[in-house]
Amino acid sequence: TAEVMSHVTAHFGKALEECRDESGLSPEILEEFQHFWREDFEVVHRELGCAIICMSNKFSLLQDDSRMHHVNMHDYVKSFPNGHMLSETLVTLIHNCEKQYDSLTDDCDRVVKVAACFKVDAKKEGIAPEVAMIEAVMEKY
Ligand code: BOM
Repeated sequence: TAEVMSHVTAHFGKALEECRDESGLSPEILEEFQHFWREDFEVVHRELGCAIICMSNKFSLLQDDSRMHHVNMHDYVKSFPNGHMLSETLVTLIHNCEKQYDSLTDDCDRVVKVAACFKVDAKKEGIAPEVAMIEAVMEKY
């Protein structure tokens, strides 16, 4: 659900500042991670892909090949309130997006494409959170 997704985003987003330097993601491109879900934010910058890899690695959500670690992602999402209602859908949507971009060999380029695909599909699926929902739970993490 979008409510659960707001918790996952609020928690995951806390890792952004630790990853800014190594990813080269400037505040001009993305100031706060929750803006990822804004209607007018375009998921296109390679640096964002690098940042998502760095952030995911903080929580062991990727395999060595920078593809999603399915079991760890399930467990991560399930650790949030009502997480079991989202984990299956989230893993399926991300994996479906990974399959579409599997031929891209640059990890940062591929992951930003996967993230853009996931944003579109999450909206279609009705699990994309409003930025206000994320801001309401930020203080919990
Ligand atoms: O193949 C690369 C897998 C990358 C998975 C992350 C894609 C989605 C990242 C953008 C949105 C994040 C919102 C919440 C955290 C989900 C883990």
